[in-house]
Amino acid sequence: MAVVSRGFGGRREPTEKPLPPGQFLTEDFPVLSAGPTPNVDESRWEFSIHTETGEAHRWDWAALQAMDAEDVSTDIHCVTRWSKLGTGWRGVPLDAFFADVETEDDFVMAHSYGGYTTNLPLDDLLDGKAWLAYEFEGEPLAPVHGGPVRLLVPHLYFWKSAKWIRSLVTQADDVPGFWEQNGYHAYGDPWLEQRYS
Ligand SMILES: Nc1nc2c(c(=O)[nH]1)N[C@H]1C(S)=C(S)[C@@H](COP(=O)(O)O)O[C@H]1N2
Ligand SMILES: [Mo]
Repeated sequence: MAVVSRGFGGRREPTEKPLPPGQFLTEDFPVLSAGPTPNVDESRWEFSIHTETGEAHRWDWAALQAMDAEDVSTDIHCVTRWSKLGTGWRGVPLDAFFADVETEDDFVMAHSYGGYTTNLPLDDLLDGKAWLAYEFEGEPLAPVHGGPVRLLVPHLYFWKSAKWIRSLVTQADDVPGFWEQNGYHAYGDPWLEQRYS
């Protein structure tokens, strides 16, 4: 944005966005993976949502491509203290996937190809707050960054944005995922510095 504020004495200063507490800016895009990058070809990619009734909702690559996608510009914040501003993604909001899903559960576990898991309240995935992202800065999402498709939940620390997303399973209780079992915070709000539990 080209917004400038005229400070005392008429000096022009660019507006500075605050960072969440304890974060520093990075210009590059670090890779943080707990294991090797799984090879998930688009031709065998599938995403599913499972609820307490045992019902499953499934989408393959063609179904994903047929859905209305959004361009998202957002800041991302890693618990290891790097933040990256104005990152550009393209993806489908989770609201579209949950449109026909009925559940009484308040939480979900995200499961990735490769076995990673992370837990979130269902509400944090809805109302335009989360996406299944498949492009980064106009290019197909690179495998190391979660391609072909990753979860993008930018209002929480980036460990909640599961790379290589495979499924979401609703759950009545907030059962901890991979990093949450290893000491990370159950929720992970970067503005409240919810790093560790
Ligand atoms: N499947 C999977 N998703 C993951 C991770 C992981 O190890 N495996 N790491 C998380 C962490 S800790 C961070 S900070 C981000 C890093 O994403 P990046 O490698 O694209 O920067 O992915 C998150 N999602
Ligand atoms: Mo992270």
